[in-house]
Amino acid sequence: MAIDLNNSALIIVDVQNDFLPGGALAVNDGDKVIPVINKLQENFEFIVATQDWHPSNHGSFAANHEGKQVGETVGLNGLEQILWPTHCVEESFGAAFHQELDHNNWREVFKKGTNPKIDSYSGFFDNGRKEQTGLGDYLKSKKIAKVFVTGLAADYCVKFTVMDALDLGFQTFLITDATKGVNLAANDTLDAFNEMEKKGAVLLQSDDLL
Ligand code: VGL
Ligand code: ZN
Repeated sequence: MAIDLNNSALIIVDVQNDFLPGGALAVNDGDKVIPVINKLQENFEFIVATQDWHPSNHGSFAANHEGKQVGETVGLNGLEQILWPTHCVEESFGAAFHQELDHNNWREVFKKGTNPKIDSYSGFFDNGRKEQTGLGDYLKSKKIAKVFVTGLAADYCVKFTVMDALDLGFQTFLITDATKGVNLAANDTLDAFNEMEKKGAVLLQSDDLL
């Protein structure tokens, strides 16, 4: 194997029912990442996951803004916020991990988006970078130096997780066949891949690790 996986963590972002086909904020072909991620997990000793976990009054839901539609933007706590369909409401089926996603060897799950007043795309910080989820300190406390990011959605939560991992000093890899994007605009996923690479992420395919 070309890449040394010592001190590495696999991060599985938001592989939850609402982001999968049939879900409230379904990502096209989102389910295709599940077998890829399950196979990847066999190669990692250290695996963590993130979980989008919103109260029903969350400010990112169009339904909580009178007269606003999904896809429109509003100001939320001083930040521009895209409005989403109601998704990943805490304790709901939509917020649960897909049943075929292997979770037997996970160390921890980090919930995000729990504060109704601010969204949290990254697995590390909220969008205003005011609060941490604990993921960064946790990985550092375990001497993790490299992170391999997978999951949904490539153009939102995966991208922001990768960008913050780089800012926090992790050597950061994106496994491109283990992620899929929302693509509100057709090129959003490719643009996100380019942005991540430009900031220093290494883009890999799962075959490069298996
Ligand atoms: C996500 C939009 C809203 C994601 C979460 O997991 O990428 N996208 N909430
Ligand atoms: Zn969300």
